[in-house]
Amino acid sequence: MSQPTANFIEKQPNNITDNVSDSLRWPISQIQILLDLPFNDLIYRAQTTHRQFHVANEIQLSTLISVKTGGCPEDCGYCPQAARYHTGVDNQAMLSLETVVTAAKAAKDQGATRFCMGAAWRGPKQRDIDEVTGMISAVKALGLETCATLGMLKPGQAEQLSMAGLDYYNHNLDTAPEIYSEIITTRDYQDRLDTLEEVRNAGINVCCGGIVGMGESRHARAGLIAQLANLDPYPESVPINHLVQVEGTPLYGTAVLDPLEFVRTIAAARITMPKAMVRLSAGRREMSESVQALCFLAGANSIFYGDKLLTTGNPETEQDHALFEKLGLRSR
Ligand code: SAM
Ligand code: DTB
Ligand code: SF4
Repeated sequence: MSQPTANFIEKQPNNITDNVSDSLRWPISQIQILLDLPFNDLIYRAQTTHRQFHVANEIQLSTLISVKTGGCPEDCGYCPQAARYHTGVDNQAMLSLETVVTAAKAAKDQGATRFCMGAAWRGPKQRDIDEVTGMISAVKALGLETCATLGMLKPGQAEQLSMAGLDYYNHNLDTAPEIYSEIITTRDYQDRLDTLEEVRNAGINVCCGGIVGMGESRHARAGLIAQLANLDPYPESVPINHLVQVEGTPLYGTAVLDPLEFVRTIAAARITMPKAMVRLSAGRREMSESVQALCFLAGANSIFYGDKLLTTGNPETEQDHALFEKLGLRSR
């Protein structure tokens, strides 16, 4: 993958139709063709690509911690941490450095190789950056890879995170540009792209993906994958989340997506971003082992590991060990 150029090929997010996609490396129409393939053909192609670029049967483990929880001013329709929805999430001010380091040590002892710190902010203030940079340096000193997801970054903030030792910044595009405003109104797609460019320019690896199962069409899923795959360079890490439906959020009660559509989305991410780590992210606790196995077959090679995501549940580590054993998967 060519290293940071930070140029995005697609810069008109509200105008992503096939007449502008001719110049894209992955036109939406091509991704739609992938998603429409007979299931076995799609999975065969995804697994073939996977084996060209990755060690088969190896899954990377990242552990999440919410360093600041709830009370977020944004209105993301899926999120239990938005202050305006009544979801029962207890607000939690910034955790102490000691609490974060203790959790990171425990994650490392359990076998995680990356520790991801999330905060329910629209974006960090300078004093937040000062605190989080201390956490990043301390976690890095434990020999873990570091990741942070703190919302939108202003010029100069990504450089500070990078200097502290941040390896990855997670900032999701979440869905296709044409339906973004149905999910979130307090920021727009271009805001997200701008932060991704800040991250790229600072030399931090980009972790960027989206959420599936929000009532979107297959075409919209193709639109999300096209946005991700046409970033130049495409993200090093691509989390594909399944919506975790939380009571009190606007998306609670959305018709549940056929799990095989989720698997198809993973496969399309693998094929279009062959070198990326594709992370089977939120929603795993609600998935059967068979569906998770299909996701690994479709090219997912990273998971969130530990019994909690940010505020919602994730499979117990023992359950994951048992699944890995059953599937002959190794962790790293
Ligand atoms: N506030 C920052 C932001 O929005 O970028 C960082 C934290 S935010 C919780 C990180 C990501 O979690 C979101 O971009 C979204 O993709 C994912 N997420 C949040 N709630 C979710 C849910 N209920 N189901 C699946 N993914 C979710
Ligand atoms: C990502 O793409 N998924 C993670 C991580 N990046 C920060 C977050 C999932 C959150 C699920 C809802 C919750 O636990 O609050
Ligand atoms: Fe806030 Fe992030 Fe949740 Fe949106 S996804 S409400 S920005 S914490």
